[in-house]
Amino acid sequence: MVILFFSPLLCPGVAIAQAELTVQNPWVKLAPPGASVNAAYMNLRNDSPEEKIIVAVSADCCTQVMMHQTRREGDKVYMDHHDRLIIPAQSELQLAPGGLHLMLLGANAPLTLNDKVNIHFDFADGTQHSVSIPVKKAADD
Ligand SMILES: [Cu+2]
Repeated sequence: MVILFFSPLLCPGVAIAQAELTVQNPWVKLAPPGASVNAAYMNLRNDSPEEKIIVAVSADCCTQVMMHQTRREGDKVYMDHHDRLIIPAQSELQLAPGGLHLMLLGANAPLTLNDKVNIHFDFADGTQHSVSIPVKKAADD
């Protein structure tokens, strides 16, 4: 016989809850020469029992980071802006080329291959998460 306890009293503290978020395979796509915007991609994995909501993103390389969703209509490509990104409980959110991504705007200097970009996430519950992301030509470089 298996007894499962689900009680708020058994929930881990904030520090542990934060560790339940993992960022997998993050990368910033190397922009073509002269381009002033960069896009960052990653897999956001949430192993906690509650959804996690990203309400703001910033980066130390750039003046602004926006949460975007690429949308194709015929031969046109649009980028829809999102105010927040929701990572469902015990699930993951994929940021990948052609879909959701982070747009890095106003870089202090052009990002070059193997640069590291520090990205900071603010969550709706007040927690924060930072990740260091390499600049690459492709996801599997
Ligand atoms: Cu974009």
